[in-house]
Amino acid sequence: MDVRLIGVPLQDGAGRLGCEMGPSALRVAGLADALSSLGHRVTDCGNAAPRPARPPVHPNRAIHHLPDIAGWVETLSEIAFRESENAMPVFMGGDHALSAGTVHGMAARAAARGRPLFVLWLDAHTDFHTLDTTESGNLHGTPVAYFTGQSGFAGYFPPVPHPLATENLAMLGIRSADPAERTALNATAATIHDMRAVDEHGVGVLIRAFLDRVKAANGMLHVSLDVDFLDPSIAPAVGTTVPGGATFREAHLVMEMLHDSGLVSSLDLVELNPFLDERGKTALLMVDLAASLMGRTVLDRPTRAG
Ligand code: 5AB
Ligand code: MN
Ligand code: MN
Ligand code: MN
Repeated sequence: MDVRLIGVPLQDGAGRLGCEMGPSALRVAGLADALSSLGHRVTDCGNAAPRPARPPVHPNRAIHHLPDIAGWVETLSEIAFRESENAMPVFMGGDHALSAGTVHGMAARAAARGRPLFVLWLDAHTDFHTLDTTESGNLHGTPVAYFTGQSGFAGYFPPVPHPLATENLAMLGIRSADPAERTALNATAATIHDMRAVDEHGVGVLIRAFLDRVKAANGMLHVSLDVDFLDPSIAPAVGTTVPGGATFREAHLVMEMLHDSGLVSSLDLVELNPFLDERGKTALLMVDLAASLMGRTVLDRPTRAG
């Protein structure tokens, strides 16, 4: 497969600095080599740069960096559309606000192919705030509301001609949602598998049911992996840790099943904050997870000291 790595040094959507270094850390951790050793043709396209945008000032004064994020959304949508024509784009974040742009662009790609887009959101959080409901003002908590076409973004972010149908959205790993997000999500058709569902049923059953639906619809599948999907004990390098996350094997099993499905068309690796890492262990884990998604099996995983 042709894989395009796109660095997204975006950190203004998060509440603390550091995600800007995420693309560098993923490169240092060997992402390109890990994927090319699996037989893929990997091109590192370097880092993207946002286009200046001048949205009006929003009445919610908590919001941080709206013009910067709006500029990123527009640029990343174009890049996702372009790089997915004959290849699989892998976005190296960067905070999760970037997915507002990548999913927007992949929705345009799916529409151009006449196929439905599905999104698998692997995260501790639902990221379903609108510009009106966010209390932290950190826009990495808003991308899902944006790309599913919830109201309140018009005039601030680019228009959404192809909103993701919420019945095509599945979230896994959830263990933190603010009241406004819960209320809004409960009114949608999204599938929300919180950590309790993972505990009770196991990730295998949950993912298989979703993948069966994607396959039956001849869908394209975008996967968005937030570092905080993982338990903080194995992935400390994120500013928004929540206890009780996915284990090493749960995360790898998700990736292995995604690979076997052959359905994944694009991937976000987001929220890595290298400033908070312990000797690169989170960056290495993210690279290993990407490698599992791209075909590495348990028996050919390298062993690492330390
Ligand atoms: B992440 C919170 N809901 O809005 C907010 O890490 C957290 O991309 C958002 O999932 C977490 O600030 C955003 C409290
Ligand atoms: Mn700020
Ligand atoms: Mn997130
Ligand atoms: Mn999160």
